[in-house]
Amino acid sequence: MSTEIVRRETHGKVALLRLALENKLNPLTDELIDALVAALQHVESEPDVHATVLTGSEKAFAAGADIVAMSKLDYQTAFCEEYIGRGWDRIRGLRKPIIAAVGGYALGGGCELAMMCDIVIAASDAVFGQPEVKLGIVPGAGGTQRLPRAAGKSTAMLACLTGESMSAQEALLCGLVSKVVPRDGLIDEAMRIGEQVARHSLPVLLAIKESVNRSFESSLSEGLLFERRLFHAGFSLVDQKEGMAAFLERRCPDFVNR
Ligand code: DAK
Repeated sequence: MSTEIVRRETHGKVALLRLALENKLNPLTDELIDALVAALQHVESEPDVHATVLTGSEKAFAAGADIVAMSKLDYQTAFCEEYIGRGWDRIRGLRKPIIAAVGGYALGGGCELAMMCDIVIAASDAVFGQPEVKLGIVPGAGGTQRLPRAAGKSTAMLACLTGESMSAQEALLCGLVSKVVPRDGLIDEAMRIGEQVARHSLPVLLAIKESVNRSFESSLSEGLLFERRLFHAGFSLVDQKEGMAAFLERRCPDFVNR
């Protein structure tokens, strides 16, 4: 049996990564985040892999940052050593699409990790939340920033100020997740979506991810201009010619990723 804390399988153009610190519900230790970042960066370097499905273990996607480690932390160390910041920042910079397949607990940093992914699919038993307030801290990896963007202010305030968690159905209703599926179909559905994404032209996938993410950083006019320029640039791609020729010839496109 593998002792890797992030386990990898590859299915065609999709990498499946599993967080596997199972007995502790995948607390996001430095070691786990480092291993995850290394695995995701490896995917970035592989031209034949276009997308990643990221999942957890039976009971948890991830139950948050490591409370044991945080309980010993003081302000000076947290601030001066940029406590657990570096690995998380690297995840944000990844360019290939990542699909979170969330089963069980996605709490604190676990919920934030799911929100850093591009598509979130939840199992019916998934539980999302930002319980940091109960520990006497503020969310630290986007809970107060990405949750209001995904779910709206009132839902984000409710989650962050009370620390109460939400069910998969509630997460679906507020827009935090795209889909809820039965637990035993979670990986199959996430992989199906991953394969649907990954069959497309890689430069087009990268451009779409960059453009959608830009919408959270810029004014509408700036974002529309950015999108327009990407749209124009797309006409330099062999895959644009192929995609349109395939449509007109009523066949499947054979993209070459340039
Ligand atoms: N850290 C360390 N150990 C944890 C853990 C965690 N977050 N969550 C669970 N565990 C451990 C438990 O201590 C227990 O260990 P043993 O007693 O077996 O040694 C084992 O996992 C099983 O947990 P339970 O016995 O509690 O299992 P239950 O099924 O009864 O409850 C639970 C499951 C998930 C509801 C419960 O374990 C729980 O409430 N866990 C804590 C959830 C939580 O508060 N999460 C938020 C942590 S704060 C940042 C990046 C990220 C963050 C901050 C900054 N930067 C980039 C700057 C993130 C912060 C957080 O996530």
